[in-house]
Amino acid sequence: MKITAARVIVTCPGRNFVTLKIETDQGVYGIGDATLNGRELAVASYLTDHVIPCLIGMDPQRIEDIWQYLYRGAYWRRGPVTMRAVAAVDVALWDIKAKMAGMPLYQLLGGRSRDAVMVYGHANGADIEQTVDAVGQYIDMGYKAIRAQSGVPGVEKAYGVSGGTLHYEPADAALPTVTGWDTRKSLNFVPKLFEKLRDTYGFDHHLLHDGHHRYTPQEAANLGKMLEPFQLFWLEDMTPAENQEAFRLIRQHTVTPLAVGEIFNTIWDAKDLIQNQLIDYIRTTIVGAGGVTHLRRIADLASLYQVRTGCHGATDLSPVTMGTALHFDTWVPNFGIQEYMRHTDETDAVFPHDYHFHDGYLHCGETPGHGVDIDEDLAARYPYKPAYLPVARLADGQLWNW
Ligand code: CS2
Ligand code: MG
Repeated sequence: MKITAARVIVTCPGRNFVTLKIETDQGVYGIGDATLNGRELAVASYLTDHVIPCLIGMDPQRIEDIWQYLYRGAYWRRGPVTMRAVAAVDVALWDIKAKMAGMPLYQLLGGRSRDAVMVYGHANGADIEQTVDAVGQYIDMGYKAIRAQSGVPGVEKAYGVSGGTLHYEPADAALPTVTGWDTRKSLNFVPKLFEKLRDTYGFDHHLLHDGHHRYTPQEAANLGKMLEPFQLFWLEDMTPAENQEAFRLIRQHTVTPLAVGEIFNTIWDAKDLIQNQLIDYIRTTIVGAGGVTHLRRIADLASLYQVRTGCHGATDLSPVTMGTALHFDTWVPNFGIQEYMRHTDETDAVFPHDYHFHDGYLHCGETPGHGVDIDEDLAARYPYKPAYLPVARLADGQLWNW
């Protein structure tokens, strides 16, 4: 069997997506996601200019060998651009293999570990009252787990707050928007939000919160401690994780569960955090870390230390990543939760898929492969539009982590 052609499709049905399509001499094709929010064209070029020429003529059945070829063979390892390109190839090849086998992908991975995948949605609002209402709407839709983010008085354009409740899209402008951040105000505010949420809805639902890399370890520990009475499912990305050791300090002070990893690219980014049991959930997903082949290794390492998965699932991960992640989640023994930010109807039309939401759970379909396709004619109607993620500045103008 041979790869006969491969091409990159860049489309913007409401937001940008980069998709790889690999064709074979058996008439079977596979689809992979290569989207890197705000830096899309770098991955498109990496694939078109440097990966696709090597793929032509290769045997698509040799997924592991092609993974190693692209990872080791580049000499320049790791990084978000490289690993997204590797992920796109890997996912397209698993799609091809599962289609050839006539099986949904989760069957090839080892079969079902669960009937359905628990997801969390994003509730947000301009203030506590609106956010409490938004959480209520998610509860009414059947969600068992809800992330809550709110505008903070005195902070311009707080992280995680959008115009609508169902769709949140931070990559919102042709040049980066400037947003605000204030640690003191946030530390004072976030516990009040969760106190109100527990007072209103009780303790039956899982509640989550994202710190989006803004706190120091000491501040993160303080917030974790203050939130303990409200029993969060997790606190996410409390401090930048380049220094994995920093999580030890947070851990020493709080029992609030910790999640991290949406910006990790390889097992090396998570190794110390996992082996030292400094986190409870690993957030890395398919497109972020080299596809199914590598994410499986991260999950297996995590399973030795009772760390569970919590795959990133924001709107910048295309339906191809969501569909593949759902097969992964359906199989992976140490599953924790799956993030689910809904795509717009325009995006769903460009990427026909067979997964569906019901009563707080996502269900992957039974179509052979990962179950997501791309309508290339429709995709062509939505040309690429430059869109950046925001930056964050403190009140004195200093740049902070967005
Ligand atoms: C966020 C993301 O989903 C999350 O937890 O941290 O929305 C993140 O900001 C985006 O994926 C950035 O592209
Ligand atoms: Mg996050």
